[in-house]
Amino acid sequence: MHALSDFPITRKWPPRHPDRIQLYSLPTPNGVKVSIMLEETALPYEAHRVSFDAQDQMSAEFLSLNPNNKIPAIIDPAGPDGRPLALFESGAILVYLADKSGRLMPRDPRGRYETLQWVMFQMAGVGPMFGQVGYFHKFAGKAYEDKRPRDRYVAESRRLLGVLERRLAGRAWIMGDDYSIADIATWPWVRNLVGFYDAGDLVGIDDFPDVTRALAAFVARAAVREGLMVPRPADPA
Ligand SMILES: N[C@@H](CCC(=O)N[C@@H](CS)C(=O)NCC(=O)O)C(=O)O
Repeated sequence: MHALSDFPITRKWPPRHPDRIQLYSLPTPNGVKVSIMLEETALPYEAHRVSFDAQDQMSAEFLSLNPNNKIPAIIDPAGPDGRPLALFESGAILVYLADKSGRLMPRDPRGRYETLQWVMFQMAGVGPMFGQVGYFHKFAGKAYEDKRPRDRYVAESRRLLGVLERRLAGRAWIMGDDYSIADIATWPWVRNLVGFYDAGDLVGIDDFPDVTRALAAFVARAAVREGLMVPRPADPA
């Protein structure tokens, strides 16, 4: 597709600023990864709200961009070849925006692959496992009498927190002194686990002081505080 208007999603969420990156999202732990990255890098963007209440993620227009019916997704009107580039999966979007901006990812190949490794660790482990804790502790699964599924995900989440804790020993951030997309991928999920899911006691978060310290440093960042609010109420539905 050669123009933004070629993308069917733009019929449901018309761009007001077609020259900016179009973000389709909600302030969930996966959604805010991308808005935080956009705020950190100051890349111009326009946010559109994908309402789960309205099942927007199942609409034909949304599915035309992400057949996996999940936020976040983006269209960059100025992709690497100058043509629009559409992307879903928050990890892929973080890598793309790091490459586009030249920020928040080491330039040397060794550091780059190490950062990707921790982004993958979040995508394949932290996100899916913490999400299951949410399901069995806060949402429908909490009514199940059999606590074995919940306990399994709690134990796995504790194990993952332990991996992060050991990684952070003597490091400010996951990649050391430099804040990176590995942090942007990870900390929204830890924040969600102890905040929205209210599972801090369940996973024993106090046993992970370096995790708690890095999370506090993350949420203190101005760009993070901004990104956590996107889409804002004034953004078009
Ligand atoms: N691996 C995907 C996961 C995205 C995801 O799970 N998004 C959730 C919100 S955090 C969603 O859109 N859920 C809507 C649905 O499943 O219908 C990513 O990181 O982008």
